[in-house]
Amino acid sequence: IAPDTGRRAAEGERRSEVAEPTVTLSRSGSVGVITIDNPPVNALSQEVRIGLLSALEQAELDPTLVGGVLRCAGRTFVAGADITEMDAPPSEPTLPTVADAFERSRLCWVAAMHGTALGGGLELALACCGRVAEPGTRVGMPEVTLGIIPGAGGTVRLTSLIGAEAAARLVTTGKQIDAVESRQIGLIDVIAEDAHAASLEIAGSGGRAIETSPTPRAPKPEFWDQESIRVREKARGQESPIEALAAIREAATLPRAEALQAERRRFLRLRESEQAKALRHVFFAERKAGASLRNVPKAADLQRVGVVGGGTMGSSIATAVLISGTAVTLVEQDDAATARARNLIETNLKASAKRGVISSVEPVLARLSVCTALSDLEECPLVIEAVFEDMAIKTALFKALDDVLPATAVLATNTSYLDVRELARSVRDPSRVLGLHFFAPAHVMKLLEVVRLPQTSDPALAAGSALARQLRKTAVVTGVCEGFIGNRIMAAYRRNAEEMLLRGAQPETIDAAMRDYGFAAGIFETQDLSGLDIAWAMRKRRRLEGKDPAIATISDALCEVERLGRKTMGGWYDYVDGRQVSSPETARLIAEFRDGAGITPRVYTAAEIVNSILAAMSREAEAILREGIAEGPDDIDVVMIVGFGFPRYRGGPMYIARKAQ
Ligand code: T1G
Repeated sequence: IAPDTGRRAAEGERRSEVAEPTVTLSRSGSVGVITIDNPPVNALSQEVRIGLLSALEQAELDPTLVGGVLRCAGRTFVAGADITEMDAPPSEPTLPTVADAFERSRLCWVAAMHGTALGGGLELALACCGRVAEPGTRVGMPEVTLGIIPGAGGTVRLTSLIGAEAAARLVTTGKQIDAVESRQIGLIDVIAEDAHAASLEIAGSGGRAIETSPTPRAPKPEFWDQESIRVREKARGQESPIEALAAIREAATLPRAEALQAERRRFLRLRESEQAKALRHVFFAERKAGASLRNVPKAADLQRVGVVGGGTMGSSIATAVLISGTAVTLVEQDDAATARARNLIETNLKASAKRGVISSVEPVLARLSVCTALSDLEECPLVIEAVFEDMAIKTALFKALDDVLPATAVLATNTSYLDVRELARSVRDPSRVLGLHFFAPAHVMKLLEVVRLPQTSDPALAAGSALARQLRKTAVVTGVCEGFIGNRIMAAYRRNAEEMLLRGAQPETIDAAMRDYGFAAGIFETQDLSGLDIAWAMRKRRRLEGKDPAIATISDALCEVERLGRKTMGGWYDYVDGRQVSSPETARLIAEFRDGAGITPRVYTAAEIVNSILAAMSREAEAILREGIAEGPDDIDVVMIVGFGFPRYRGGPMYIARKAQ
C-alpha cells in the first residue's frame, strides 16, 4: 500500500487519457486511506464500485491497520450514483453490496467529506462508522428529483441515525443542508477545516473519538398522516416523494433487514419508471442547455453591470445581479425615479433575506449606484435596458447609449415581444446587441432566454453567457421571433385552450385538467393573477400592425366589460373573499361567442384537454425548431420546465412528443 499524500486534484480536473485507477488505497500510519478520483463529481460508476470493494478487501487483510478513511480527490465528495448508468440494468457489484461491506468491515471507516455528499455518496458515508465534513460541505438525498429514492440502505441508515422526522424531510424533498445543520441533527460527527486530517485522527483511534449519539425519538403517531398529506400536495402527481415517505415509515417500523429489502424493491421499480426516465432526461438537458453559450470564447467575469430603467423588471434584474455579488449602476430619468428604484430593490433584497438567499441586505445594497446620466454607465461592459415596452422609447435609448458608451460595451434588451432586430438597427454596430429575456421576478426565476440576432458577435454572446453564469441562471439561446421560445409556446397553449372554450369546455375544467397533469396552475387562473389587460393591449397593437387577424376573442370580450382578473375582482373567474370561483358571467360570455359561431358544445374529458394542449405546444415547438429559433429540442423542454411550470417529471413537451413517435 502506497503512502497517503493527501493530494487533492485541482478544481474541475478531468481524467487524463491514460487510464488511472479511479479508486486507490494508501496508508497513513495505521490508517488505510481509500481515495476516489473520478472527475468531475466522483460519481459511483461500476468501475468505482469495483475499486471500492477491492480496496476495502485489501485494507481488511492488512493486520497493521486499525482504521480507515474514505475520501475523494477533486472538488467534491461523491455526488451520488452515476446517472449515466441508470438507463441500463443495475450492474455488479451494486451499491448496497459496497455499503454493506463498509458497514461490516472490521475497521472503523470515517468518511472525510468536502463539496457535496449526495445520494449514494451520503449513503456510503452513512455506512461508515463516522462522518467528518469541511465547513462548506452540503449533504442531501436528491434521489426524488430523479424520480427515485435512495437504494443503498440510505432510508434505513438515515432514519436510525437522525430519526424518522428529519429523515423524511431530507428524503422526500431532496433538499441539501449545510455542515452546521448536519451536525445539529446528528448526521455528521465533526466539522473540521481539514476533514482528511481530522478523519485520520478519528480512524487512528479506532473510532473511539466519536461520541455515540442518542437514539432518536420516534415520531408521534399522527406524524405519518400529516406528513403524507404534505408530501402528496407538494408532489402534484410525482410518485417518488410518496414512495420515499413510505420507505422511511418502513425504516422506522419494520425489522432492519426487511426495511432494507423493501427500500431496494421500491428503488428498483422506480428506477425503471416513466417519471424517472423523464427526470433523467431533464437532468442532462439542463446541463447541456444553451450549447452555443459554452462554445464561444469565455468572457471575463463582469465586475459591474448597467441597468437602464428601474421599474418592476429593471429593479428585479438589478436585484438578481446584486445578489450574485456583482455591482450595478442603475439609470433612471430623475431623482424621484431613482429613489423609487432603490426602494424597490431594497424591498426585493429584504424578501430575499427572509427566504435565506442572502444573509443581510446592507452589503448587497452597497453594490448599487443609482444615477440619472447614461454617461455614468461607461464602466459597464454590459448594459441591460428594461424601460417601457415601446419601440420608439427603446430605439431612442439605444441610440443614446450608442453615443456615450465605449464601442466594446455590449447592449442588451429585455424586451419580451418587440423585434430586437429593429432595435439593433438603431445602433452603428449591431453586432454588440443581444436580448436578455428575464422572467418575472428576475431575482427568483431561474430561466434566462439569451436572444441571439444574426449579427450578434461572439464577444456579445460571451457577455450574456458570463452574466448567466454569474447569476446561476439556466440559460437557453433563442433566435428572434414573436415571444421567443417560451412565450410563443405558451401563446399556442392559450389559443388552444380558448378554442376548447368555444367548443364546450369551461375555464375551470381546463385549469383543473392541467393542474392534475402537474402544472402549478392553469392558464386562465394565471392570466387572472397577472391581469388580462397587458395581453389585450398587445393583441390590439398586433391587429393594428396587421400581424394578427382582426377577430375578437373571448379574452377581448372579458376586457371590454372590465373583467381584467383578480385586480377587478373578476376575470375568467369570480373572486369572492379572495376565493376563486366559477363565473356565471364568463360562462354567459363564452356561450354568446359559441352561439355566434354556431358551435354545438361538447363535453371534454381531462385527458382530451391535456392531449389537445400538449399537441398544440409540441406543434409550435416543432415550428420553432424548423425555423432554427431554438438550438435543439432539449432546450425547449428546459425552457418550459424551468420558466413556465411544465411538470418536470413529465420531461417537457418535446420529450413527450418524441417518445410518442
Ligand atoms: N452522475 C453522472 N454525471 C453527473 C452526476 C452523476 N450523479 N452529477 C453530475 N454529473 C455530471 C454533469 O452531467 C456534468 O457533466 C458534470 O457532472 C458537472 O455537473 C443509489 C441512485 C454534484 C451539485 O442527483 O447535483 O445516488 O455537463 O454541471 O453545478 O441511492 O452535479 O460537465 O458533461 O451539475 O458544480 C444522486 C447530481 C444520484 C447529484 C455539482 N445524486 N449532481 O454541481 O456541476 S442517484 C445527484 C448534482 C443516487 C443512490 C441513488 C450536481 C453537483 P458535463 P454540474 P455543479
